[in-house]
Amino acid sequence: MVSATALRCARWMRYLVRENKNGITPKKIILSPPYHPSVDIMVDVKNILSERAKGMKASEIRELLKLTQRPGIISFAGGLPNPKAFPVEATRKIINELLDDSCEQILQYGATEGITPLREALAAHMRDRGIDVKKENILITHGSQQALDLISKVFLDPGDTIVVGSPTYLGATGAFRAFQADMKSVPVGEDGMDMDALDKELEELIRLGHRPKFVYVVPTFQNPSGVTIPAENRKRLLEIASKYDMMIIEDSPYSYLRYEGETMPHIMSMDDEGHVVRLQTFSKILAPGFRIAWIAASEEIINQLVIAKQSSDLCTNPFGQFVAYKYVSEGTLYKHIDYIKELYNQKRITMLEAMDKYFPKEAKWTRPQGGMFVWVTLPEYVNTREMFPKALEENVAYVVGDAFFVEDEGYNTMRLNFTHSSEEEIKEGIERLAKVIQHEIDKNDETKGVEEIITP
Ligand code: PMP
Ligand code: G9A
Repeated sequence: MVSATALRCARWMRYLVRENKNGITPKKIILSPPYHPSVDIMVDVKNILSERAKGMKASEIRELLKLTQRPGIISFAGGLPNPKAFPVEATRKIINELLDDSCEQILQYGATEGITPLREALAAHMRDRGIDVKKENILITHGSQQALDLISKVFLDPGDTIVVGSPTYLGATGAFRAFQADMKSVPVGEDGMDMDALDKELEELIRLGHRPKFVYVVPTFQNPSGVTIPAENRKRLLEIASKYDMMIIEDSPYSYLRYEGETMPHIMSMDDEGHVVRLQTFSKILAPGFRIAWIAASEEIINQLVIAKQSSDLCTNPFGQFVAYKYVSEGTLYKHIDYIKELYNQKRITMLEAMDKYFPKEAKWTRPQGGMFVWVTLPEYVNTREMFPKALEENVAYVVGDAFFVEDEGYNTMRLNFTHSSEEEIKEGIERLAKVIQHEIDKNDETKGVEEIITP
């Protein structure tokens, strides 16, 4: 039998010979035993990457998370729930009960579709909100992020056309990009996606011979802008989907987090032709660490997604599913959501008041009635990506707005999260950020002044 060390040595020698043939001197030569060359130099990864992987981009938010965990930074960047919103004691009680009573189930593999009691409870919950579904229409996923990945896997061939908002959730565009979708974008304004523009864009796409597969929307308190599609536009969206025979992906993690204003009907509840696939998650109402979310769709779509999920992770973690089920079935979740709403509403008010007080008059921003984000638009000449290091110097962070656009735009925008920081941090962070923005505006005014002097 060949030993592992001998195999490693043989691979290492092959590498040395190959590199020498190419006229390249290997960076590291390990001459003495035990011959453990670094894994970094064994395979020339670039040469074997799939076309799909070459097109992937690192998530701006995930990269920022590493940076903004630096001590002292007030971060408005990550869309993170507040740790105070995690129901620690209730969770401890539930977990202990589960370990005592259902150990074999919670620690065992589960069905790919998800555990039956949770699927049944979620279907009943959705029926209460006017969506005609049963457990066969529900698939439990590892977060809505996995739902986006599975939907892409099932529906997208390289080059397929889909439509997204401008701006839109970057985790979704990341998933769609990974499956080489051709993303077209439609402006998002105060009322969410512009339906006239969508209709026009689709008409043009069809005229050019494309067959757009779906339109992706975050209809309620959109990530990143915080805006909501009004009821009449939701109806219009369904009419458009019907006219062009396409699906709507309704991604709705924030609909429970309404702090004021009138509740909007879910798009899926208005759909009688089966155009909608709806995504919901426990991440923002329980804890993202459980990674439990669900997809509601026709049985045919669910069955296809189940097959795709089998090759992805076999099943969503049963432990988290049972915890989520206990929350839903015991009614604890709804009380908890009320608590979260109160907590976040106060933070939202604090952020908006601080922005009113400190932000320069040249800045504009949304005033969301719920969710987790405020969207800021600065004058065209301010580039928030270039400004970012200056904000970091002042120990404050945000997400650069252009990350949320599929076209080359949005350089004067940024997203601010108001749920993670304390109220004191929000006031302090907004004051710091306002100074950084003001500095950019002043710099522009000074440059303009110089131009005026030297222009005859
Ligand atoms: N969709 C949207 C619009 C989101 O904002 C998020 C989280 N920020 C997700 C999906 C993913 O959520 P999760 O995977 O935690 O369920
Ligand atoms: O941590 C993540 O990646 C989830 C948050 C998403 C967001 O900031 O929009």
